[in-house]
Amino acid sequence: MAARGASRSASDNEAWWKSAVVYQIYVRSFADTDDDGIGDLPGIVEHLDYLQELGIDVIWLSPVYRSPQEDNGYDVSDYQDVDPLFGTLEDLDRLLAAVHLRGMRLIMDLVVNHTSDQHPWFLASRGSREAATSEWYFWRDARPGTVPGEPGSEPNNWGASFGGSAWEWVPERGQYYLHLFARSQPDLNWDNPETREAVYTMMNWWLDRGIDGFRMDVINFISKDPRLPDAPLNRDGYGDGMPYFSHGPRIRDYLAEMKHRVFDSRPGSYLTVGEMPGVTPEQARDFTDQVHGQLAMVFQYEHVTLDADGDKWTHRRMSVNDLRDTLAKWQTALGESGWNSLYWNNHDQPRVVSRYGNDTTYWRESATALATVLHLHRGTPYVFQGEEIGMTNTRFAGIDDFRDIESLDHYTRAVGTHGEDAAVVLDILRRRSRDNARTPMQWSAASGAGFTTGSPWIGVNPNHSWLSVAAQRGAPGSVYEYYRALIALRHRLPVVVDGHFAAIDTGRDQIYAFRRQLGDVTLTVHANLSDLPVSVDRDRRPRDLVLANYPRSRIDLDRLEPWEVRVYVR
Ligand code: TEU
Repeated sequence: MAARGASRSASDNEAWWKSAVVYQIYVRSFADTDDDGIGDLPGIVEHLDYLQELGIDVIWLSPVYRSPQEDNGYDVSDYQDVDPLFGTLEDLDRLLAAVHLRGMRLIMDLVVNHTSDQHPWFLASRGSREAATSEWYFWRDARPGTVPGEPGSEPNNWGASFGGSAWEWVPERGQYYLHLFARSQPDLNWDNPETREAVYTMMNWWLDRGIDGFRMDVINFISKDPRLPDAPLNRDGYGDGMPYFSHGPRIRDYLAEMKHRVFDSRPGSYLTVGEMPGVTPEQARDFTDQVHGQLAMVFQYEHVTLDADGDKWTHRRMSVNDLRDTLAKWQTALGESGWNSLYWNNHDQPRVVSRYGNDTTYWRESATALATVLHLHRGTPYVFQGEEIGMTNTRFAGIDDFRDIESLDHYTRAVGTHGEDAAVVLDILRRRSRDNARTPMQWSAASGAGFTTGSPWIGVNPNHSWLSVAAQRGAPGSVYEYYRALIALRHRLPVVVDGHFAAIDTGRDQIYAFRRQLGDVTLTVHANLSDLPVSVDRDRRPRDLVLANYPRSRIDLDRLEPWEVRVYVR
């Protein structure tokens, strides 16, 4: 990609994000320069050369806006300022300029399904029905015939994502407000045109500052069924309102309006990726349709919920078949008209090498095999910080080691309210907690992992003694060097970006194989996604091999070793 300055030109008009690799930075855990144990914006600037060497085209910053940090920044109290924890607006401008100078781009997280309860919009709204922002949130009276403010008088039976009822009583106003997430994250009322205008104005302000797009937090939740009806009960005894707020009646109108009011009048194109829990392949194809769609791509959830039984706290064994079928289904469904985002990890997911791979015996092999199938799919791949060195889940000794609002809430509720066995609850938290993703980036074997010289806000994974950037950069055969080669393949071969996808049935349960086709070029991936070797039909020519995660001297054309992957192009 050619170097570019902060200004955009008409030549940026093509869908540049199709050939890009995105790197997600969870700023709080990336690099700390002021020794307060929390990562910051200057810390990112120090590592831009590293990201460039890796081959990254776009950086996505998790929220750095002013925030009480109840949900680590997904509770915004000022959309147009940087939280002092991370630096200043000037630091952000400097980062943006440094990113652009290297020919890379930067997108911001956009959290507009809800604000923080400390946002001035909400403070005014909760204070008075006469306030200018009175109708900017969902305010409802108590259920008729009940005593307002008493349990059971909530306007409907929905539960909140981080526990309890989705409604909070506000005596000053004599009404309840809706919060699909924590009590400190009131939902914005998108049905109110002024609310929408305020969001678009803010988005335009950021784009004028030079950013290259947005990752949109739970954007498929912004349109709610205006009746807000009761819903069938889930395991926790609350109604699951998903059918009434996910993909609501006006979602397409709002996203089309946003596109029109924010993006259409600007030269060039922008990376817009909507996070959409529960989105179906058909909906995703329509949202990302290259002609009529509203977004560049969406984050779907199906492949990261295959090991959960109903809710994320109930584990279920996932088979290679489940995974292969899901991945192939999304590739085929979005086909040539839509566009996929490709991800294993983010700040909400446990580390994939511990989850779907094998983080002991076949750590290196499974990290690289999973990377290969993901990156060689059709779509835009996302690397979550540390994934490129094969970072794993960590060891949490006890509940005091957790920081995440969702994890802590689950523990309190399961152990405190429902009397479940603490050891059992801790076990599932160790496996599923979002904090697995949030341990500090492992730069080196130093005591703070090279992340901080202070006391880190969350414990460093003890395996940084051997698992780090310092140990892998320049080391032949490392996970890091493999990621570099994989990313380089995308930048070198148009078939990786534009090739048609077709699954290959090898008749072997452990193998995921597929083909990408562009003109007369065919790229083929054969991956053994298991701990057992498997025999294969000998039909490949070794000289077509462009990438492999076992040493070439060890390649046996009649079998795939555990987690072995081979990529052929001819
Ligand atoms: O996550 C959306 C979401 O649905 C999460 O609740 C997700 O399902 C959960 O983390 C899985 O356990 C987004 C953000 O990515 C997340 O960090 C925020 O906490 C959430 O929205 C609220 O803003």
